[in-house]
Amino acid sequence: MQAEVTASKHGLAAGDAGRPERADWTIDQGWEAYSEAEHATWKTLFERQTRLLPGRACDAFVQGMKDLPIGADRIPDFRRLSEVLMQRTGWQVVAVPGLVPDDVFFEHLANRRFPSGNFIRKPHELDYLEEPDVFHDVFGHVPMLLNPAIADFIQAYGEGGLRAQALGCLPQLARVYWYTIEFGLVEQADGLRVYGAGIASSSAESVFCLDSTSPNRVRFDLERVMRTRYRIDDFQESYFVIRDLDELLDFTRVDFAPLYQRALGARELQPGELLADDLLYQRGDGAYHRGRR
Ligand code: HBI
Ligand code: FE
Repeated sequence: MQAEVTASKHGLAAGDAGRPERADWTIDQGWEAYSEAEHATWKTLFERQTRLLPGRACDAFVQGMKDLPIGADRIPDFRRLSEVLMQRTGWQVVAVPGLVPDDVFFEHLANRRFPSGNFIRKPHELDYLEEPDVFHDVFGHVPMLLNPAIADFIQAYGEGGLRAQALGCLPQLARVYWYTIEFGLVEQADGLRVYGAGIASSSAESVFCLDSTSPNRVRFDLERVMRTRYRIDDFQESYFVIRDLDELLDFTRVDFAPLYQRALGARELQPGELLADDLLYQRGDGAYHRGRR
């Protein structure tokens, strides 16, 4: 009896490291259970980012935000987001307690389900937290899912993830996701813009990535990016720039297997390292990261 009670408590705790109740790790968002304080945290983050993003976020992000039921006053309800997404690009948002195992993550993406953390960061973690919460996932990622190229690219990433695991080159594929969907920049007629969710959901990095003289801004190249390590605990030392979002569609049509082979055979590149044949928008002066070593 005692053991049963303990086990069911474990299964319910969000963010608990134990076994999930459902095999696909989804949980109910529990929208009705958010407290006023949690909605207020969302509002603080939403208003701060909404001020920063004009002239920084790409057009697709701005348009996606307009077209979705995402506003300042309430943490969005995944059911309402999914209604719009499903009609436009066939995507849904499903709730998860935080990071899920790679294969579970890929399986969702391959089926056009975007797993989003249902919890929101605490007021003392406004600027940085390790696990993706509802602000990162919904504010950062969901507007981009209305873009057809992003919609197809993320699905292809899910499908490719399952293949990459089998080939032993998941780190190489994960770098492509990192430097596109999380920290990507795109060329627009009016200048470089943010499309990566890790940037769009971070107030400091959305300024740093475009305005600072410190980081490199490099023309995106698939094999080059597969070789490039990344930082998970600080601003990026290099950002990679795509020509337009449709360039991502090209990547869904190429066979990654030979690229993996070449990337695995070549030297790994450090996050801030440049190569002679890189096409540069900016050669970073490295001042920010040098000061932190
Ligand atoms: N789980 N919820 C969640 N969100 C992610 O972005 C995520 C994940 N699990 C694994 C993972 N990302 C990455 O390590 C893979 O993309 C490789
Ligand atoms: Fe993310």
